[in-house]
Amino acid sequence: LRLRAQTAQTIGLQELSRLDRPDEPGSVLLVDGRASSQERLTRALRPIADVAVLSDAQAALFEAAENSFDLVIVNANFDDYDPLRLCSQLRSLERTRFIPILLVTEQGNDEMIVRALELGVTDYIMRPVDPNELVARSLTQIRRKHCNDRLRASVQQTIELAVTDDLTGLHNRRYLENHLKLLIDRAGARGRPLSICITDIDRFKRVNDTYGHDAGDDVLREFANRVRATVRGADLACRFGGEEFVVVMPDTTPEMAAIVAERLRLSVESRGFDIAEAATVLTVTASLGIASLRPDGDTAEALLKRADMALYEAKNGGRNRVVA
Ligand code: GH3
Ligand code: MG
Ligand code: MG
Ligand code: MG
Repeated sequence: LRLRAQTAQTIGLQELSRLDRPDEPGSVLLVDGRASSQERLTRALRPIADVAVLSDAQAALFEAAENSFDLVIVNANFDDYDPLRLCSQLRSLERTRFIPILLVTEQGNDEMIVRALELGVTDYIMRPVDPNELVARSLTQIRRKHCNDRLRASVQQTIELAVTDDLTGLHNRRYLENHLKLLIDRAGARGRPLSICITDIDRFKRVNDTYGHDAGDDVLREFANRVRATVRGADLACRFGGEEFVVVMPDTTPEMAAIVAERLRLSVESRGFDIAEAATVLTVTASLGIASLRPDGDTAEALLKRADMALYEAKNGGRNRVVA
């Protein structure tokens, strides 16, 4: 009885790990110049992958860049095309450089194999192709590709979390401070203008004190929506701190920045903020300060400081206004 229980447990664990990481079907692009080998290789691969077949190397490059394959198999049997040229192009294109390449080559063509490995071909197999070996080598590459894809997606997600403000989904201060330097350098190098706008919600403490912290959070989220709706795609919007937001506007003169800031001020003031938490609609206003890049050299810190001083003036001048 104990033996049977153990067996059941082992099976259970295996099933669990299979659930955890299922063997998804692979997608393979076979580039092969001959109809007979196309048919043979496709038949061998069909049980483990969806196979697309092309006999033209240039068409294959486009296809690989357009669709996401887990493996490209290059059969080195073209009459008029260097198969290694295709491999090297696959390695250099941004959209294909992570796809493993399996080269099918003539027995004894050591020189080609060495060159292929040097330029990043992942694996090779000799003719005549043993179907079992082809399947085994292909499966290894497909599994590794899936694993790498998951890893890359996870790294990407981690990076996004590190530079995003949880509450509003805007970029956070860390991202802004890093990126602003880059944008300033770029504007300086090209002799282009750049402006920034700092905005701070007026009397925000009262919202928290009157309606509670959750209602305050609702206001911050809606404020972020209005910022997003006001700025252009090239602008960088971030939550700089509590109820303070910064917009960086490349290619934007002080005059243009003042127009954008005024538009943002109006979009906040003119429509009430729906506060689900408190079942009420609040009138919200904000003060805004603008600063622009000085042509004779400027730092991110200096630029932010000048915008902050303009904001301070806007607060002192009675709030709900733009100061440049
Ligand atoms: P002013 O017009 O001078 O800007 O007045 P204010 O009340 O907006 O300024 P103050 O800086 O005194 O208050 C900012 C408040 O923002 C205080 C703080 O509790 C609140 N706050 C900061 N971060 C958050 C947050 O994430 N959620 C909420 N609900 N409140 C926050
Ligand atoms: Mg304040
Ligand atoms: Mg405030
Ligand atoms: Mg503040």
